[in-house]
Amino acid sequence: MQIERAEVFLVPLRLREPFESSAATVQDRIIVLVALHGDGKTGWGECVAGETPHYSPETTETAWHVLTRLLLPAVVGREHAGRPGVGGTVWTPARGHPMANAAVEMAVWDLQAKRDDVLLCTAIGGTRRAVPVGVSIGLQRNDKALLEQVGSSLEEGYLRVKIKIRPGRDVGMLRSVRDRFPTASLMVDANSGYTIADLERLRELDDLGLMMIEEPLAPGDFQGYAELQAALRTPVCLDESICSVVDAQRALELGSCRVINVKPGRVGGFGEARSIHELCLGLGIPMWCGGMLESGVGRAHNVALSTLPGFTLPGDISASRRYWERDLVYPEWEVTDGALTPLESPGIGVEPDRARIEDLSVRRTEIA
Ligand code: OSB
Ligand code: MG
Repeated sequence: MQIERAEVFLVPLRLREPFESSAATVQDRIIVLVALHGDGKTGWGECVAGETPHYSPETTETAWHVLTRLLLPAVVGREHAGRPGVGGTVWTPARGHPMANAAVEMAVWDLQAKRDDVLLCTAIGGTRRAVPVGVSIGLQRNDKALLEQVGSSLEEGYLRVKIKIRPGRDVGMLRSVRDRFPTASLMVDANSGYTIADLERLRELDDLGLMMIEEPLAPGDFQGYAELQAALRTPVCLDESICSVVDAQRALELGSCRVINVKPGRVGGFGEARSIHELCLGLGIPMWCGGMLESGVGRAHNVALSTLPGFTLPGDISASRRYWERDLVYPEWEVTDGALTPLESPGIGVEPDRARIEDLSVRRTEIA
């Protein structure tokens, strides 16, 4: 099919609370939205790059450059019989830049699903509807504030709680959480705040009954991770380290992790995410979909991905109101019985609030 016209929007959106990890504190997000028009339909994608390169090298500004100068000019006006990214062979004039590429790839999937009048989750091979969800809680002012956050998340029905840690805010803090919530499904995410020299400290986490410890060491240190995983009973989960199916293969061969967090933006889109899914499903490695503090648009893509059969663990895909005073889509995403469920409408299902997106945009361009 032909993509006739594309738009890119930069939409500042303030999180209800600052979100602190070992790598950075974020409150003011800049949501990058891509709209692709063709056959009278509009496909939407969200680029999940951060405002600063604390999580990965891409930023909203590198994404703007790649999208508006390189990717979209190459895509608009061309015939796209297949979907970019399918089968892991991404055609792109911009090597690297997975988050910029993913925004376009996923918008193409949405556009084609709408043209074919099918749900996005069905188009990508999803077999489930309701997807189990958890929450990711940032570093808090003190243990009391954290205990309150964990308690209210469990009351809201979230099936597992992820807690951000950093050296000095780890073992003691988690002991108090475990004491208060003895049976809760808990996990931690260190965003590469540790080194292998912290092995003894990390081993103290083994007695807390955590589901997993996410990305404690430097991204891509597969050897270090293998050493760590061999020394821990708690499963290691990789996030930042896995940028492709080749990375996943290497990590699993070396024994660097036992769980994988898949974020479609981090790996360049649904094509690569599906390759990782296939690999992990074959090896019996559990997966879950991570989050990047997305608006309701990116969340829709994450929900769709999570309907694939291998996504057995609750994802970091929470309700709109956990993040935003008001989301950019309607209806907003809501959690029922610990799950989010795609709407029964073609493509991503939710409708981006176009008037509000235009109104809030600080930058907007059209490629025709
Ligand atoms: O490491 O999983 C992460 C947010 C931004 C960047 C990286 C991460 C996160 C989260 C929040 O943990 C997940 C979410 O609720 O969107
Ligand atoms: Mg993470």
